[in-house]
Amino acid sequence: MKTSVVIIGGGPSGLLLSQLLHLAGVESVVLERRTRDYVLSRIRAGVLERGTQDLLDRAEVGARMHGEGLVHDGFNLSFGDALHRIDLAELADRAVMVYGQTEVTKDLYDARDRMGGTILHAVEDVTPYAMTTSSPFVTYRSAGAEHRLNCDFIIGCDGFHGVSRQSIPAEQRREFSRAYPFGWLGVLSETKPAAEELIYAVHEDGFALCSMRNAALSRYYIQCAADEDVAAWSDDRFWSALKRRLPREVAEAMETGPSVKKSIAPLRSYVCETMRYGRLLLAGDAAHIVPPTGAKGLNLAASDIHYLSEALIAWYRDRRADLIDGYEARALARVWKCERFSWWMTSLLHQFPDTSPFDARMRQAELDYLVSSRAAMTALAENYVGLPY
Ligand code: RFL
Ligand code: PHB
Repeated sequence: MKTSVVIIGGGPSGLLLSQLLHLAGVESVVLERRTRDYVLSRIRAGVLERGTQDLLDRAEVGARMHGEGLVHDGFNLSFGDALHRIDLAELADRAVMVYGQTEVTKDLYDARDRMGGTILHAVEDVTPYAMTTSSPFVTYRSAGAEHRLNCDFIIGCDGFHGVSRQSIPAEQRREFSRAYPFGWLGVLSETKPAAEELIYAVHEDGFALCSMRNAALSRYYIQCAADEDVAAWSDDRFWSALKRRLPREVAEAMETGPSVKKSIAPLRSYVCETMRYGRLLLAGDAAHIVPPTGAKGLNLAASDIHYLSEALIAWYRDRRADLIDGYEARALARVWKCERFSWWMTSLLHQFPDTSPFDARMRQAELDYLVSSRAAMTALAENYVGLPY
């Protein structure tokens, strides 16, 4: 079997790439390890930058997002029992869209189905070969049978734990990482959101975040120990820990109820600067991870796909190799800026186990400065709404 582009991983990066390629007349096959139901049951990102929204429009999958997504002109920081609003529209002239990753993925699946795209689910042992030749190929197992797929390019969109990055020889990979000494305990509940806009809360017990999916579905997170056991968190324990971390007025008015989902995610920053190895190119979480504090993970995957789709389309349309050659440098320039922002927001808003009294004063001074200086708030807003592509 032969196709032009093999895409390993059917998460948002892989699906978006296959859709953009299809619209430009370039054939691809997506190989996904999980079932579709499993992929759609993962609750992840919730905030889309304008650039991501525009890219989804270009991919002809933006209609439901515009109908059902919530446009947010600002968000709140909370500390010292008070809310401090960051006016994104005023400071950065743009809004963000609250629309869940699950919905984005569903819209992409629907579009790929409508257009006859090939997405193979539940494939096993996907393995890329001959990446440094002009005839790479991938082998995989499906329904017990072995298959081989020849192609021009292999694209690794298989997330942090995927096979693509691991297929680059270790001595060729330039990797940088930081693990944070805490995780996030996340809850989805069928309750009215605590506030109209997101609240990022600093508290001595630890960070908390109030987010949402729609007017009747809330998404909350609290900072927890990295090795926390989710079974130790009853709903009651979660709600009382969350409420303690929010301004009293918000906590008292908040609607609580049974959780629909509860899970713990570790926080880490990671970049593999080697995003290209011959005819293998990496995109999204396969190449880099950010802690979720700045809501950048999915948006960074989208900007990679923007650069990569342009590069592949230029290759097939005009036989141009320069954008493929320049992909890594173009993507990394944006990746590192978003890594910096996510690291900064994480460092500022969380409690760290080894904070000295001096460090604590510095942090308080930075928070006070942040909400009193238009310049500082503008820098925050400009990063939050998304740096240009
Ligand atoms: P994904 O979404 O991880 O998709 C990769 C896909 O590849 C498949 N796969 C394989 N397929 C074939 N063969 C293999 N060997 C394979 N190995 C893996 C997987 O099954 C999967 O379907 O990566 P992608 O597409 O690059 O998208 C990136 C985003 O998903 C990610 O950046 C964000 O979700 C990060 N993230 C969050 N970002 C935010 O902006 N806000 C959040 O609140 C937020 N929460 C999260 C998150 C990531 C999490 N992970 C990865 C543990 C919460 C969690 C739990
Ligand atoms: C979410 O809604 O899941 C969400 C929102 C903002 C973040 C992280 C997660 O910074």
